[in-house]
Amino acid sequence: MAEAEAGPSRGAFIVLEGLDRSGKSTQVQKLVEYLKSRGVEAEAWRFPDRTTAMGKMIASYLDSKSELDDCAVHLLFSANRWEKRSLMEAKLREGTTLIVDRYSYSGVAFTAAKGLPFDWCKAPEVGLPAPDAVLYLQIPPEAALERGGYGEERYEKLDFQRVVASKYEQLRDATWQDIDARKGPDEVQAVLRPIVDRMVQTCKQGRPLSRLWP
Ligand code: DGP
Repeated sequence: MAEAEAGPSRGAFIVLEGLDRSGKSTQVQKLVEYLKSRGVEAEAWRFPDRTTAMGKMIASYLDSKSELDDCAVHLLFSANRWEKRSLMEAKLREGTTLIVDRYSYSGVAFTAAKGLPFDWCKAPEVGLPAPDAVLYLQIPPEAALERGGYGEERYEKLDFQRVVASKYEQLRDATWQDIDARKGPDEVQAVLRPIVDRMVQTCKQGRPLSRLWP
């Protein structure tokens, strides 16, 4: 296939995915600090974004303070990404690299794990900006549980996380890279940095932003 023509310089859109307790949040923070220390404009983002009105409904659901239909909550998670779409695109266009903790891949993996059809789960995500790289922090569910145990949130159960892991396996695409997350935080960070550095450069040179699903 021919390489797409280069577009304008922009920031990179990098997503970290993985099971609960795979270490995503720590790695996102470390990556942003690292990039900033190198003079790269970068921001840490996370989904769900619990600060918006929809995000607050999601937070209440995750804390089991409210009940929602499985399909309705799936669409709510997706809408929470859509409501950030224009800001996300504006940031990328102005040259800011976004390091994002979870995205549409969590959306599909967690809802498909409840038994909803894969294609139905993917549909509301179609058209969202596609990440330039999805870095999947791979850890066995049992090892994730040992990391201080799960909290009280709705999905933090070993059996459920096992099914989520199997759904993630079906989401690999050309942007996806498996990262061994059983190592310590500094070792994982050392693996991530060169991958992110390369993608920041590629996007600076005008890698076109594509849409889900690539
Ligand atoms: P976090 O804030 O990263 O701890 O995520 C909260 C929980 O919500 C976690 O168990 C993963 C789950 N989650 C994240 N995004 C989605 C989504 O889009 N759909 C569903 N069903 N669950 C999600």
